[in-house]
Amino acid sequence: MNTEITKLLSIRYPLIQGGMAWVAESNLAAAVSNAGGLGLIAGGAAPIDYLRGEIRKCKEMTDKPFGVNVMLMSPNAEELAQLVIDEGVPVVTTGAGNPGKYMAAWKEAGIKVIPVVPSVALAKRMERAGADALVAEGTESGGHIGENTTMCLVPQVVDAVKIPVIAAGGIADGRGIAAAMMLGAQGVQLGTRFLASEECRIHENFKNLVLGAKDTDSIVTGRFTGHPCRSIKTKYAKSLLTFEREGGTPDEFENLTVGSLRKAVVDGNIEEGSFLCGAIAGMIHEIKPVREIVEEMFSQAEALLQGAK
Ligand code: TUI
Repeated sequence: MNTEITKLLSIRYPLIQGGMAWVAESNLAAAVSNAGGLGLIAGGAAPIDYLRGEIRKCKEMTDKPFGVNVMLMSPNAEELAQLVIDEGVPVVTTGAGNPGKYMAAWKEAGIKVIPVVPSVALAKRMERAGADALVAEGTESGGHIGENTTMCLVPQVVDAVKIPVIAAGGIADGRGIAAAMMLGAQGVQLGTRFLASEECRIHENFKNLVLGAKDTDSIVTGRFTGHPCRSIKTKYAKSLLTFEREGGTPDEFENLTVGSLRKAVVDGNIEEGSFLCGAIAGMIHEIKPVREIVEEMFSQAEALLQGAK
């Protein structure tokens, strides 16, 4: 499937892996790149020496292009912005903010820059700032989200900008990929589907929560902090929602959630972990190797899109 995204990124399938904090490390990124997509290493709030090590490991595990996601709210965003230049990383995606101040240096270094945006206004601003492509991320996604759905957001962003658009949020099989293409996207970004892959090194408890999730097992907490976050509806996530409904302050809320991503991903701590995950988890029933996931999804999508011609 050749699109503007496969051309821009020199990859086989128009697929990028979500930059999931604590989850997206070298093993998963290399597997996605080796399968023909673009794997990503997530900066999250990880120490810079660890990230340098992950980038170098990834280079050893694949000769294909891969990228780094810079989470702009992270305290180390500035250092990571420089690290990707120093390490010659070919693609950067950004989330949770406006990457404008890094854009000139990244472009100068020949890096392809793909900001993740939750609205048309931000999409237009990023195009003006020199982005090469955009990820239009619907509220079905896991983690920090905007309010608009993939179905509504993607065609509006496609109509508003000239650069290629990658759809994200609620896509986990060939039907979702074909639908995104019909909305005008030139590629897709998937996160949740890769949580249930063999190469993803999250705690087994996390994988089991994904496999066991139903359509209604997704919850959004933290709306009142200005940083709404989608996760699996565990007892802990429900208690956060009760806390905000009963008048807890945003500062108290932030204190309650500090360290909860690590507790989920590394420790598998069901009582105190935030298991960030998209609303599509209910459709995922099996752990498979990344290559099998990618090939199955794209042969299904290609057949559907062929039929639609
Ligand atoms: O960034 C994400 N997803 C994430 S980041 C994350 S880690 C986190 N930890 C604690 C609180 C919040 C997050 C987990 N998941 N997706 C991309 C995304 N970007 N979603 C929304 C946005 C966004 C929001 C505002 C992009 C730009 C933006 O700009 C505001 C501005 O500065 O103009």
